[in-house]
Amino acid sequence: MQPLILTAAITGAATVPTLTPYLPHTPQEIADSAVEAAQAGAGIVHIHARRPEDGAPSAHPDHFREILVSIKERCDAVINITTGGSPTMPVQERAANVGVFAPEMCSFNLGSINFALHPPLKKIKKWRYEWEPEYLEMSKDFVFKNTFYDFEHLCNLVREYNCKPELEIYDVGHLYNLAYLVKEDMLRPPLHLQFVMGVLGGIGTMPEDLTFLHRKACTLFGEDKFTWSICGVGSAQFNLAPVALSLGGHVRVGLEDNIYIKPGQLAKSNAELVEKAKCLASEYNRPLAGPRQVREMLGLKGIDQVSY
Ligand code: KMH
Ligand code: ZN
Repeated sequence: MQPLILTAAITGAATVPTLTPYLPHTPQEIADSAVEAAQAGAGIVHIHARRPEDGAPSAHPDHFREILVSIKERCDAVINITTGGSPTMPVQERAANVGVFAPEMCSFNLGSINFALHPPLKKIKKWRYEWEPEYLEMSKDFVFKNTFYDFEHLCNLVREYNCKPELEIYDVGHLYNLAYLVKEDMLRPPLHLQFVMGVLGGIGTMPEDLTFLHRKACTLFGEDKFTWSICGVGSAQFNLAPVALSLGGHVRVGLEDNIYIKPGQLAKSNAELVEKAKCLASEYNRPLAGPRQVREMLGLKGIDQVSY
């Protein structure tokens, strides 16, 4: 069976600190958590930054620099930085770090969607930081804007810095947006798709939603022109992983998208989520790809070509 590329998404911007005491948010905590996830078996770590003082999403290069340098000093996992940042940031702000750090990989969101995060408002009465309830309330009106103008900006960046995009697909129309970019030679195969399923505003999390996206991608791009991975939000993180494992896809786990190790029980770390994915992978005879193998499989430029 094909080796498995396991990505750990360490902190993100959708989980707010009150939801779990285990969410890393200072640069040091984020870097430590990423290194532990890599030691547990993640070949890629997907990185967002937060303000150290209150855990609010941050695109500040100083926060990213501290994280990236600290990870690179301690392990050779592939670092994939977000260009999604948080839905409150314009694309110029959230993607600027590609130009600053020239990473091997970055995320690339393929369409505008509602990105609602408000459901926890009903349950939580006491918040750790003041910004959190306001951020979740505001999310009822968030449009995560990823237009063709934004795609042009990102295509120019990934081309200029030879950065492999993790192409984030939240719904079927996003595959058609991507097909247009490929037709116009703005992005070139082989593509690496990340099916992000279960955002309130995107496609749902039924197994047939995933097989549909996968079949559509085969039709649009050709089966041998792309690799793909599943990023299920919430309980879908582990419910959809077996579907991807059996179809030859790859898997992304982490506190960015899911805070539970099993129903009702908080995960204590990203490494714990990685360990669980590793057990599942072994059930499906999918050995984990180490960083060197990930670089080969995805055709990455190499850690010696980054600027941090
Ligand atoms: N947490 C995912 C739902 C990005 O970083 O570009 C969205 C995400 C976006 O990963
Ligand atoms: Zn992300």
